[in-house]
Amino acid sequence: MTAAESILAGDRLALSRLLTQVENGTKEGEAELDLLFKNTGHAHLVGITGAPGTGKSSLVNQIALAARNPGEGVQRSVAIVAVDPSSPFSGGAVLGDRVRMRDLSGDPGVFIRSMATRGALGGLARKTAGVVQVLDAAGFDLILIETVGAGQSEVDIARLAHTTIVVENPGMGDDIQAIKAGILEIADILVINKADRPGVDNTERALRVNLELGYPQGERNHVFLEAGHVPEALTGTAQIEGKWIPPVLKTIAIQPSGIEELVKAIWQHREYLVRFGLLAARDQERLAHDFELALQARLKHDWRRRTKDADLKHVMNELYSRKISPRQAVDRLIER
Ligand SMILES: Nc1nc2c(ncn2[C@@H]2O[C@H](COP(=O)(O)OP(=O)(O)O)[C@@H](O)[C@H]2O)c(=O)[nH]1
Ligand SMILES: [Mg+2]
Repeated sequence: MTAAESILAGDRLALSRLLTQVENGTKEGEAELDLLFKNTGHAHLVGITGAPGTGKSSLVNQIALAARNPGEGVQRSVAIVAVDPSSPFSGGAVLGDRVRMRDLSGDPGVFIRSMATRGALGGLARKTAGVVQVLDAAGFDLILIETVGAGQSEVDIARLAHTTIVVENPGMGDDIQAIKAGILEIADILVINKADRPGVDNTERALRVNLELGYPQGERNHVFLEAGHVPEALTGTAQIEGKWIPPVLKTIAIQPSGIEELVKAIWQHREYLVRFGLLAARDQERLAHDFELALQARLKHDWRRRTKDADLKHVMNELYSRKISPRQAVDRLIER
């Protein structure tokens, strides 16, 4: 059996091994990923982003528990991918991870993976995309990607995810200026976690005002309405144009409280994406982007292989002494 076949058959050890290879960018890893690719596209991908300590790990833990113990609903298998480049430890919040291990360990329907993020940020998004693809192919229904909100990384994760949850805390973002516009634009669901703390109402109000200000410029046609309002399109006969209203939800991950509503919002958002053909559109956007990255990497790699070190060094020295511009440097090296 190839690694790909073992993984499709549910072999968790083979899965872990391949994930390591994909993270390390090995040739074998890429080859297996190519084999598995046709099995991807079934999982629902959820990104959870926010500042360190807002409770992302705790929330992910609770969402996973809810997916495993759905009451009346459908039970779903869950994979968790933790990406935290801000932490010296892989996977970031060690505490959150430990809580996860305690609550979720021993359940074969749950798989937890912390990305090794030591060192460079470069390529992390691509590696995460690869890891998520493998987990998708392995048959997990729900893939939760936890990432620390640190600029570009949350945007990259939003591109990867179908549903992006942005986590805030009471007291955060009371000042409208303090809320990064970008973060609201990527949010499909806004969560105020630690709702047991004072200042919830202020934060909620500030977030709503920001959402309102963001409309109609918001990239994804976000519309401001009351909290918990279900878009008519989901309840009625889908007459209105495809618009999603990012709900602002309050949770207490450590209690827990508000998790059911959060999980409901995730599946409502998926339903919305499917209904308006946006799931397929997002998918295609993502694949086109992956293609672009692969193309760039390949062309650059091929070019570098054809270019002699001495020639490169010579041209770079010309550039450093400002005899030629960066563009001219490229011209010279490509023409060779
Ligand atoms: N009071 C309170 N503390 C919480 C809540 N959720 C998480 N925490 C605590 O906040 C800290 C950071 O949580 P963690 O999930 O690791 O945050 P992350 O860094 O965003 O992943 C931990 O000590 C949690 O126990 C909550 O709803 N209320
Ligand atoms: Mg964490």
